[in-house]
Amino acid sequence: VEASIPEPLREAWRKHSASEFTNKEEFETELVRHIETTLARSLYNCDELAAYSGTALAFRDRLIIEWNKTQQRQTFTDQKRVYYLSLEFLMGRALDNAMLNVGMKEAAREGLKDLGFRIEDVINQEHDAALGNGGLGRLAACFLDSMATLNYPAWGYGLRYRYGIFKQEIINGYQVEIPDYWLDNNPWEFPRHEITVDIQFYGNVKKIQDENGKITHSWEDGEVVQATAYDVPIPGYGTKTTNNLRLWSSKASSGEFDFQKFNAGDYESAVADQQNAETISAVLYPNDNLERGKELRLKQQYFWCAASLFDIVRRFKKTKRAWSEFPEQIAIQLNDTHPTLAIVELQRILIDKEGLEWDEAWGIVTKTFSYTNHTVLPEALEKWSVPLMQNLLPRHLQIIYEINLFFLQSVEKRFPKDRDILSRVSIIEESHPKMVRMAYLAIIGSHKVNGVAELHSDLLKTTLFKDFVEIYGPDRFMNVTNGITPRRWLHQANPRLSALIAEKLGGYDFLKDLTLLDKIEAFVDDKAFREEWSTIKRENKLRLAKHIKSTTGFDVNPNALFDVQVKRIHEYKRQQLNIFGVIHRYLSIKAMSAEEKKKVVPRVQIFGGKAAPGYWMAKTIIHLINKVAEVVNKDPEVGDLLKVIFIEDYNVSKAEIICPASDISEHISTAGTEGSGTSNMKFVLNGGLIIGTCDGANIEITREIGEQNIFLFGNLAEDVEDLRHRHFYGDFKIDPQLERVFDAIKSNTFGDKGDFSALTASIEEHGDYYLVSDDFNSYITTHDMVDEAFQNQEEWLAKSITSVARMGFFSMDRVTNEYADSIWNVEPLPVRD
Ligand code: GLG
Repeated sequence: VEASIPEPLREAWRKHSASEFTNKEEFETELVRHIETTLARSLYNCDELAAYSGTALAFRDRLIIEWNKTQQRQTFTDQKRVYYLSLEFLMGRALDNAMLNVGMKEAAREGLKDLGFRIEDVINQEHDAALGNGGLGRLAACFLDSMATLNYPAWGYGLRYRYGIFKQEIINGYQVEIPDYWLDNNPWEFPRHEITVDIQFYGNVKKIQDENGKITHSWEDGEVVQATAYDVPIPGYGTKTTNNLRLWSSKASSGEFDFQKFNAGDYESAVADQQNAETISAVLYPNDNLERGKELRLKQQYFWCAASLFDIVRRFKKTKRAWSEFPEQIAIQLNDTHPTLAIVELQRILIDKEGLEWDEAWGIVTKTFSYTNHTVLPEALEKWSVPLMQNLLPRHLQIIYEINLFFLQSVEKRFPKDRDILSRVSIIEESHPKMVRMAYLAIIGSHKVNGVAELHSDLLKTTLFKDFVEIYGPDRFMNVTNGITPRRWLHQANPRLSALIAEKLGGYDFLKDLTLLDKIEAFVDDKAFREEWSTIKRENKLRLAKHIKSTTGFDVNPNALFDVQVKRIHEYKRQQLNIFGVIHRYLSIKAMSAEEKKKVVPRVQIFGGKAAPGYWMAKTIIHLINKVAEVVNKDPEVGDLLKVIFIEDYNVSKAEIICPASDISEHISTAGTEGSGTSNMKFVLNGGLIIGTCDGANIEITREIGEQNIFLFGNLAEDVEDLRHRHFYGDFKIDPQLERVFDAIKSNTFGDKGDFSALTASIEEHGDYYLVSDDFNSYITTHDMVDEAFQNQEEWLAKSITSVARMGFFSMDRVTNEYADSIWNVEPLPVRD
């Protein structure tokens, strides 16, 4: 309050308030001003990078002006807010998105042209903000776009990693990881050196009894690390709402702790402490769907949860409301179990710091939190060892035990005859060492738990969380099927398609209400429309072909069928099935006569994705793909009929080039393993067809677009368990066509067979857990159907148009509204001018 300017002086202040550029001329003025002053460059030394920085700074000014107003508006109306806690935000590039969202891209294009630059080149200077692994992190980014677009008062909270997901290089066919030092030249963050929080680790807990006998706990003598806030403005599309993403960065606390060492002359170790503290936010863990129990990761989680909670509580306390109103003012969404400690931290603040009674505090906590589960894979479910937590967070472990005790008591009361249920649902797993099951803690501390697609949410209720459905009843568990933002994934990635749709629909309203897309189905027989549609696909394929040429050196034929699988490399996503299918195709072509070859549909098989650095099998799959590419791409017997391409360093900005360019894409996880998948939606929205299993959101995509517009294959989720069981008991015969593929690998067709023996053995000898052999025949037969369908271009085009028209359901805006209505209970805050 003291920092606010006294009323009589505000008039002068307002007169000088920053204003926004509103046309090309004003944009140019801002651009040149930033280049000449902020960047200290001139017209004699302005390269594309400087032009990018200048443009970004000009747009940043606009965003921050609206950001300020939005924050004031939200503070003033003081209605319920959402806080989205995610350890990952896979944002990609910001400039193009900012230009489109504020509606000034054309002004910028013309302005840049006047000053000697092409907007596309300028946009391409930007480094991706890659603070995430895959779908989970990208979903968080789509949430931010959508929450701002729909005017929800919402903040994201995350970590400001110094290194985002590593850059992938392919050297001699192997993945090599290069650190992604992305913060240089990043104009999108605002350091808030005045917003800091001291975060404690280690130490011990003292029990204190006051005169009335009341017992309180004090957590003392730990190490203290400082969290500093960095804010990133998030502009909505076609609205002035500009929300905040707050990322925390760690450094040594400036408190007395360090000074003691400095005074003792121990300068070196004081600096080492400093570096130690900075390690907390140094690196994003590069595992997708895999948890490894490292202490530094737990430190990251607590550091970020504690800083965010402190910030949220501080903001709430300024309103002077009663604690009981906390859940009426605040909803906190946990993106996976990574932020589950926030539940414990809020309980700790309420009882240890604010003096509330346990039950009152716990009531507030459970009404505030809700939890999204993204996977049923056992290796991805977080568990922390009790000794580790005891050491790092002694008070939190006590509180967890207490939560567990009260929970188990209530379960025992309800199920007095069931002896096993207590050990099954206990937060503490009785193993050696004991483990804290974070998903259980998240369920118990939340009022809603949701899965990310129908099948996935059903599996949660019938398998993983079955006991909890019994205990709490079905109302705590729900489904919200994922979506994607049409702003980035249609308008930005595929501007021509977006323009064509806008032309037919009489404007861009569909970007705010994607269900309006259904109106384009009326044009499915319109000749001019169809021609334009296929021209756009061709242009997008050419754009990708150019990228492939410049990065791999290979020429690909834009008339060929482009078949794409881009996503993290994982055995459950089955890139191995794809590459085995490609080898099968290669062997078949080689066995053909010249006459037969004429009937073959030429294909470009495109792969992309990163393997976790420690995931050996995934790296082997990448190696095989690259080795197959080496052999196939230079085989004169094959020529243009088959090309295999591995696109290095798949990321958000590459996805924007790849998704619009596919004819077909692959979403072929073993049924029951993929939570939702979201690239499936991106591809269909861009007019590509898909081949997929009955898994994740593929099922609902099928329901929406119609069975005749998708290529489904493979065993169903309900049969998987039985098949695995049969494999285990030796009832397993490898598919003969797959055997032919393995024979080729084993005769060193793609280099040393030893390099791939683990991969073939996992199927032949170790039970084929992901059912590659079981699904192989169905997979290749379905690919034959794809080829056949592609030969009828007229029908293919109709499928493409119809599918896009029916994709309205998969807008992130629908998702956000569902969360707002049925989980958060928050209202939008519309902007009045
Ligand atoms: C998870 C799942 C994906 C899901 C995504 C977003 O594996 O299937 O689409 O979250 O909910 N780890 C992930 O990427």
